[in-house]
Amino acid sequence: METERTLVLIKPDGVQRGLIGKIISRFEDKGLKIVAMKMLHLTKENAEEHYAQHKGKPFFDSLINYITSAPIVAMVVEGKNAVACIRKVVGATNPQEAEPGTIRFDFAMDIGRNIIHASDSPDTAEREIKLFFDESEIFDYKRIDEEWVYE
Ligand code: IDP
Ligand code: MG
Repeated sequence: METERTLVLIKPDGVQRGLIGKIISRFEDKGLKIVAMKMLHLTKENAEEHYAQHKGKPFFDSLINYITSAPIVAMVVEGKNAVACIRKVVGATNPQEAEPGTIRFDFAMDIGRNIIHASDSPDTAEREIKLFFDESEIFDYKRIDEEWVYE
């Protein structure tokens, strides 16, 4: 089994709209495992580092304002092919283009308020997890249902 870890952020709109529980439930219901979690309020510097690849794009400044506008919830989620799996659960960047049943379709309307972030590749995940968590904050444990989730 290809076990992977990925970074998920519930963005300020997800927190403000009271969707933390519903979003986490999507991952837990799927069989994915939360191995780290915290609430934090990003500084401009943190945000610019996390979104460095988008520096210079027209939406960059508004993206930084948005992601630093209120607290977020950061988590590390683990499971079989977790990176690609979670991108599917999350849906397309633009909620208008996301498929029904995805988090972004079901809970959001606008690309600039798309409520959640998930790493886009295993390499990105490794980089992003390090930005948010020390190794000591990530837990290695077995969920009691693992033998019923995986063959
Ligand atoms: P992703 O979050 O699906 O990986 P990216 O292309 O990496 O999408 O963009 C990062 C974030 O920047 C998006 O989630 C969204 O919040 C914001 N964003 C991307 N494109 C636009 C845009 O065209 N207008 C406004 N915000 C955008
Ligand atoms: Mg991205």
